Amino acid sequence: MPSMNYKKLSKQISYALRHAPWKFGLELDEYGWVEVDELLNSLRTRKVWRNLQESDLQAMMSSSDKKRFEISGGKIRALYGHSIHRQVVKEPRIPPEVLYHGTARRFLSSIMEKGLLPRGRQYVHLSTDVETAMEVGRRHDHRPVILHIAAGKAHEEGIDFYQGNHQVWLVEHIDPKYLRRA
Ligand code: HQG
Repeated sequence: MPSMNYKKLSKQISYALRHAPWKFGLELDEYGWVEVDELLNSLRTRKVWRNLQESDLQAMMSSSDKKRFEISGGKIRALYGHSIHRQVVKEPRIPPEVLYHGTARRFLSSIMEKGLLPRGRQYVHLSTDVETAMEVGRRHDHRPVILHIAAGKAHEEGIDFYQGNHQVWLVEHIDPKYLRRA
């Protein structure tokens, strides 16, 4: 299917695997996986995806600048971004000493008071570098604010961190004491 819109496909699959699997007749396991065939069969019932092949999933993933999904052993899952009620199980990892979070100016006073909260998602999303954080922040504000997160210190003090992909780290909450405005 040469004219396939991979961006649209990525958004559709993000929606299915992060936010509303039941709308696609899918049930994620505790780690967020579903059978690739089940996802394909479900999407194929929609006219726009009726000819969808597994190779389209691979092509969609390699055409993207972000690693949003993982395929392994005939299964696929979203690596981050989930909002579904049941939390996806992740292994805690040792984070880099400093992580970054790009956000909107209008959220800043609330963040400095309450810390970083997951809001609509299961986890707060943090970035490994300022450039990625800027991109994330620009989704909310054309002049985003960058926060430095003392991740190493938070981890030493007992906070669990989880890895989404090479650029994205996840955490349940970041207390204001670990935040500094860049
Ligand atoms: C803000 C995209 C007020 C937080 C991106 C953020 C990312 C608070 C917003 C991923 C707050 C939530 C996630 C508080 C946090 N008071 N506002 N106490 N605590 N916030 O979209 O991190 O393209 O749910 O700063 O690249 O922007 O979809 O999270 O601005 O990796 O693959 O609440 O989604 O990836 O916004 O983005 P979001 P996010 P994809």
